Amino acid sequence: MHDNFTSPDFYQIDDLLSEEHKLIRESTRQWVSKSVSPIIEDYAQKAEFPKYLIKELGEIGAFGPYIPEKYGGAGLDQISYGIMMQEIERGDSGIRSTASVQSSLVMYPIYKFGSEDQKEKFLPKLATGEIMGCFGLTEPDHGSNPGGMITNFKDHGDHVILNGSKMWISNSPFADIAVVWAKDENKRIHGLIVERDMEGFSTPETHNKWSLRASSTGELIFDNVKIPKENILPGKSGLGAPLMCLDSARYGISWGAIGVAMDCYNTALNYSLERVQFGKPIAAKQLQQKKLAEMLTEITKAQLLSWKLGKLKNDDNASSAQISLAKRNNVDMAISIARDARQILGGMGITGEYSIMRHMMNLESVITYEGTHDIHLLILGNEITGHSAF
Ligand code: TGC
Ligand code: FAD
Repeated sequence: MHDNFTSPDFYQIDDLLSEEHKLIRESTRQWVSKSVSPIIEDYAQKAEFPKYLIKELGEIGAFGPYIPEKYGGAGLDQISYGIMMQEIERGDSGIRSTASVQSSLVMYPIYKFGSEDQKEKFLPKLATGEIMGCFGLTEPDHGSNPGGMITNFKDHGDHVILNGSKMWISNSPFADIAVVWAKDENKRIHGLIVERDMEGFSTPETHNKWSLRASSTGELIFDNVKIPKENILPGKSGLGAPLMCLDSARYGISWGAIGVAMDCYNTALNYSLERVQFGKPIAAKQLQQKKLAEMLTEITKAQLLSWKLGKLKNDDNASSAQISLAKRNNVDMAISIARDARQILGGMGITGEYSIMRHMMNLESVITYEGTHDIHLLILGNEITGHSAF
């Protein structure tokens, strides 16, 4: 796999970053070039998650970058988190998924809604990757509409009994814990920490994916699982709790998509300069220049969007609709760029010699999970008009 990546910075967006941001970008980029790019195509072809990378992801600080150091996180700002997601997704969306899920969907809810005991017990080990988590919201009959979930638990004194199932869960087949969203007897949604060795809990793997092949996806099945009450997240209940986690992950994805787009642009630009047809590099042809110019335009717009959103998030002032706009725009932008980049490479574009086809297929998951493209449009429509059209 080729990795001579350089990132475009057409509007001197580096001027908006601190020295620390640039150092984080450099070190994450070097890690991706050394540890992800050389092996990822093989793992995607085998449909296997490179599990040994977990320890290294912990070492580079990709698990809970914005969680305070007291709990094992890196205590960084939101732009640092975004930059890390950009660089990791430049390598592969599946690897970024692992970092996103662990950070925003497992560590974040425990940090935000957990008891002090839960934070001390789980967060430091999650930060190093000693234990891994997954996030169970989606059910077989409730994807875009998680509020309709049927997974539920009943009070049994010092414990509760959990029944139901979740599907499409990233990292479930090997996760040590699952943050699961389920309804109590009053139909109120709560977060519960389910541990791997609890009786009645199983996590079958989902096979035959054509997308996110280097990421492990599975189900969560709860058959009368006995959960001690101290494993319920006490800080917040209701659908708003998981939606807050999704806001954090969706923000990271808006940056991750830029990483994919940059990789596709960079690959297509280099190829077009080298590939000669009709006596000239194809880069000299207007039709290819149009594609490259439009790619750079869209990447530049997306960079500014995510940077400003990061500033708003740093001030705790980013609305869900603003996050939806960025996730929706940037993932769509990355898919269009991947498709155009693949065309620039002609037949070579469909091979595993280059990253583009893998990125393109991965993005079909990214545009679906964490809220589909259309659901984010409806969130914006609701914000603009005050009318819910779900
Ligand atoms: P709605 O009535 O609008 O809201 C219910 C309650 O939640 C509150 N709320 C929020 N609170 C905090 N943050 C947000 N972003 C919030 N959005 C809404 C809201 O105020 C209300 O509170 P209350 O107190 O009045 O009850 O809910 P709805 O049922 O109409 O649905 C809204 C909708 C469609 C936007 C939402 O359910 C949605 O986003 N659907 C998409 C589902 C989704 O994104 N699933 C993701 C699953 S996880 C995943 O995909 C991980 S992939 C990981 C990887 O590998 O990277
Ligand atoms: P549906 O909700 O059935 O949607 C089908 C189509 O209908 C979509 O095009 C949708 O936009 C459209 N639609 C739905 N409602 C409306 C409406 N009101 N108006 C107009 N159109 C509508 N979930 C987790 O909880 N944890 C995870 O870790 C996780 N990881 C995932 C990993 C992968 C690889 C994938 C593919 C998914 C993952 N998901 C996860 C699930 C993901 O969040 C859901 O797939 C997503 O929310 C969509 O739900 P659905 O697939 O059931 O589609």
